[in-house]
Amino acid sequence: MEARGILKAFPKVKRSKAGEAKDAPPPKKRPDEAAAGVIFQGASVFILPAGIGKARRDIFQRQVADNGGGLEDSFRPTVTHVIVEDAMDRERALRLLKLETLPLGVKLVKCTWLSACIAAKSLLDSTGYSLQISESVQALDTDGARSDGVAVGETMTTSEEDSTETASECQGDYTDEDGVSQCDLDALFSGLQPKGQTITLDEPSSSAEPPAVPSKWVCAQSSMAKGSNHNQHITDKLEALAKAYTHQGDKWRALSYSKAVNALKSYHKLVTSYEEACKIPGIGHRMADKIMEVVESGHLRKLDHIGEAVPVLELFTNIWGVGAKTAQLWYQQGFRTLEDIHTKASLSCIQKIGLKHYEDFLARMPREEAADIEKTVREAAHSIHPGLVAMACGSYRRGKSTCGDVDVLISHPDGKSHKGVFSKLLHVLHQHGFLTDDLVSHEENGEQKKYLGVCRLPEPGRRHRRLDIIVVPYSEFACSLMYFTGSAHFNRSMRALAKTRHMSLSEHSLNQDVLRQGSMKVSKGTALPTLSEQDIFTHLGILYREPHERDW
Ligand code: DCP
Ligand code: MG
Ligand code: MN
Repeated sequence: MEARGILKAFPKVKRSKAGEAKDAPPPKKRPDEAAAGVIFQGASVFILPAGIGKARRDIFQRQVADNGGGLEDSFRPTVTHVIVEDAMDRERALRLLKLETLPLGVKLVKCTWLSACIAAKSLLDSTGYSLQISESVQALDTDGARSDGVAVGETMTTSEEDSTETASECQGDYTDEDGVSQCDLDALFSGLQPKGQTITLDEPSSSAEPPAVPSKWVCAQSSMAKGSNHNQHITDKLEALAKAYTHQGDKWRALSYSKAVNALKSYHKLVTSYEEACKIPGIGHRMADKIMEVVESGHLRKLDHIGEAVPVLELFTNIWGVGAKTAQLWYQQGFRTLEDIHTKASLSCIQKIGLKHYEDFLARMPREEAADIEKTVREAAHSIHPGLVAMACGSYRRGKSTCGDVDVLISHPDGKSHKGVFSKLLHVLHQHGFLTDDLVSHEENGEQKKYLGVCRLPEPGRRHRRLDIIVVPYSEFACSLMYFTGSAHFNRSMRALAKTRHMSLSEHSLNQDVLRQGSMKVSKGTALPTLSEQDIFTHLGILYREPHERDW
């Protein structure tokens, strides 16, 4: 949460370099906000100051004002949205507002909603960010004034579907150091559909068979078909910017650029005009401006304003176990080099291991080495129980020529012999000296157990490599196999597709008849039988894709 709070921890990165400030005063608005937007048109916003801090409040207020919203400096009857600190609870907010209940129609939302609207460039349904989930009446009440002018309920758009993930959906999902949860990411990466495109159902939805799925879903297409990147001169620049934003902890901006990069990479030709750029699924008019800047000038001025902090932050976040928050803290403490970190920073045990193997972890291994690591783990597993299945998933299973780590999934077809294997296996591998360090020695996820550590093959000259071992019950094998095979982008697309069919997909199961009220998951439904990955594709109504076709 805090990372989003220090979105602007490095104002000079975003405005102009310190040296330039004397000659030319920094512009009042950042270039990407220069055009007056309409995102918050019709909304009247009061930002409850408690816990937000003046600097952040100023930024939020400017964002609202720049995007057509009204601002109030106290709670008045005209207010439509009360924005509160993410950690605020409803009771405290009402106390601070001196209200017993919230007037109907007024929304009490967390400040991440503002960032999400800015990133999505539209007035998102606030339900998922709301503090009033206990009130079904209000939970059902959506923000009717959609910025694209499409009445809610009139057409089912994917952008709408994507933006209605909720906190409850996300419970148990992985949340990263910066508090951006899986559902936040899903919301930005679900597919390739153009914003506002209607999902056309090839078969009547009353049919017992699930309706055919439009071919534009990433997960329904083969990544082999993505062909060459015709716009690399543009994606290189946008990627550089996305990376800079990531290192500054500006996750939402980073995501919005990454989404555009993905969209451009799978576009079939060179982009040459603004209109053409706008028509590409996942690219809005502001992103199209950036694209045209590169097309016309060969350059992206925003890249000139990346401050000197960014490469340092990148250096730090490349230490395994260090996120944007820690990197920023260290930067603020005056640290600039790995030597500084080594001698002066306070490091967790995990970060010490990350620093120790800094070079090794950054270098991707050839897939042949990943195969040797898989073999070592498999043989150790077989020494415990010959019937165990042990296979490398992740980039290895997708057929990549290099792998960042090895993700070995372990299970037993009899449904019970996987029990007790986890600790025995780790013991054996430790004894052989194959495992050299433990990062997370035991993570429980339902009935799944996960190990994150470091291994090294015995031959001299081998590097230390990252190894993940996941032991799962066989009933969850197909879903976990698919999940750990990825790619992460493919997985997001699958989950978003499942949602459009009242299903929900996780590394544990594929459930049907999932009831969502507004954006709340009211009933988790029932698990469908999934003996193989093929079954998951079939239930979702799309063609089976081989692992190497899932490399999105
Ligand atoms: N995964 C996911 N979402 C995440 C992280 C992981 O769905 N945020 C899934 C998909 C990944 C798989 O777990 O393919 C393994 O994660 P890795 O981080 O090991 O990623 P890869 O194996 O795909 O790539 P690399 O070669 O970098 O390890
Ligand atoms: Mg991997
Ligand atoms: Mn991994």
